[in-house]
Amino acid sequence: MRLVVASNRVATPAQQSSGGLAVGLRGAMQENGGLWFGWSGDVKARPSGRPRIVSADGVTYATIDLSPEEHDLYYNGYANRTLWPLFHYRVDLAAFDRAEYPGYQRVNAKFARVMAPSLKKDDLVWVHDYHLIPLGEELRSAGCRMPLGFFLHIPFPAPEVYKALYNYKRLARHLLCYDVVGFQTRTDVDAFLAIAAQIGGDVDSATGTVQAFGRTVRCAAFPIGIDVDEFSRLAESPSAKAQLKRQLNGLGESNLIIGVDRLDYSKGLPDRLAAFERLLADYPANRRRVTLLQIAAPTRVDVPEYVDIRHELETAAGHINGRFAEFDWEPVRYINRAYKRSSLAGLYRAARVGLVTPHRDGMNLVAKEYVAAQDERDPGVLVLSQFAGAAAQMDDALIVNPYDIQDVAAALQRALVMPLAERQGRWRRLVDGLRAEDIVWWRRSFVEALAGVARRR
Ligand code: ADQ
Repeated sequence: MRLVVASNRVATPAQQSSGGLAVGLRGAMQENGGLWFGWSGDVKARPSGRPRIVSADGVTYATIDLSPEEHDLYYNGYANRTLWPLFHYRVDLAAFDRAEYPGYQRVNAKFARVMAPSLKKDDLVWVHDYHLIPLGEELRSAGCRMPLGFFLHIPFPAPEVYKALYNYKRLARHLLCYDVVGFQTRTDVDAFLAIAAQIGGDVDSATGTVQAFGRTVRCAAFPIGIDVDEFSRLAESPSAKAQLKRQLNGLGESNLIIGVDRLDYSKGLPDRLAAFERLLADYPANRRRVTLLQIAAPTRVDVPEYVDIRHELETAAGHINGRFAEFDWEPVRYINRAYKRSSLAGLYRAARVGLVTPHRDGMNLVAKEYVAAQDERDPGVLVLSQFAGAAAQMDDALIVNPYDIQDVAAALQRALVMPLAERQGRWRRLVDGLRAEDIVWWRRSFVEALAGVARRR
């Protein structure tokens, strides 16, 4: 069966810096012959409405442009100013502008209009993430009968938080138009099942099955993984090593703590810096000996909350350096840009501690990449937020409450002095877990669940 993927952005072969997820999805489509639909990333005054088609290595890519208004309402609006903050428990940041949802809906309808004519009845369709929740229902209205699956990359919030959304019933009904709905963790599944029951679904929690509105929907956790070998290979590559030497020049013998994130308020960055400051204040032996390298790549720069967080972090990093720096030691290196995967892998490997402290995160792949990049003879320690989906699989990390600055500072101290044997033991168990549930396992499990729908029919 052919696999058809729809996602907000499409990683076409021309884009060199495709991340692990893009490579994983492309792999799935290459296995079955596939089609990938999505937004081109371009905003045009008068978008043609016809997709641009490119084919390479057994995969066809079809992308469409958006108009400025569509981009504002769908992407910057309902997706990133309503759903993103709300699903990350930031009800205080969520915009409830009633004009944005219809714009979001229209872009989903446009996706469906473009996709439907090229779908065949024995295709499997896999829709990704919060930008495209209504797409399944739109495809059904266009007469598509094949199995439709949806995967949510971000958390599904607790029912009381979710119900702060003015049109939460409508959104949940959109989700119930798919045959398979996948989440990152069991907690997300349970939160959604609770909502499904509240809006009239007949829910079997044990099997994750919902009967609602004349359909049967299977809900399950499919925690996303990474390509473990790719990261460990990248970390050892000569180019990573050469670059690393340049990048680390000037850090001297410092022990490195690394944070790598998109610059997003969900990632808990101000509290992370505060915890590092607390480490230097409470455990003064680390002064002059430990450096925090925080790499934060700007994203969603048109959304005002992202401008605010950027200013806040610049101030916080300056404050710590002002308080503790010596002429030959700067405690925080704060870098505002994206890095190549090979450079990241080298930096992960060089860092004694990987610090991943989101306030909320669907999964968090940085936590997994950090572990995969370690040298088994001398592995570093992962300090991980209990509110990242990854914490459900990675209990050999030092699990922290990211809001509790003292707790995070104490875990950093513990990581910095952890004996080699304990580091090796923890790392071995973590990496075995990553291998068992890697990116190939993830996509195959989801596609298999969708294929099961087709077989049962
Ligand atoms: P993100 O919120 O983007 O993803 P994450 O899972 O950490 O978060 O993935 C980020 C990816 O981007 C990683 O592969 C990382 O290496 C890369 N990256 C981050 N900062 C970078 C930088 N400064 N330079 C270069 N690369 C950088 C969403 C959800 C997550 C979920 C993923 C996948 O929010 O919870 O894990 O999707 O499902």
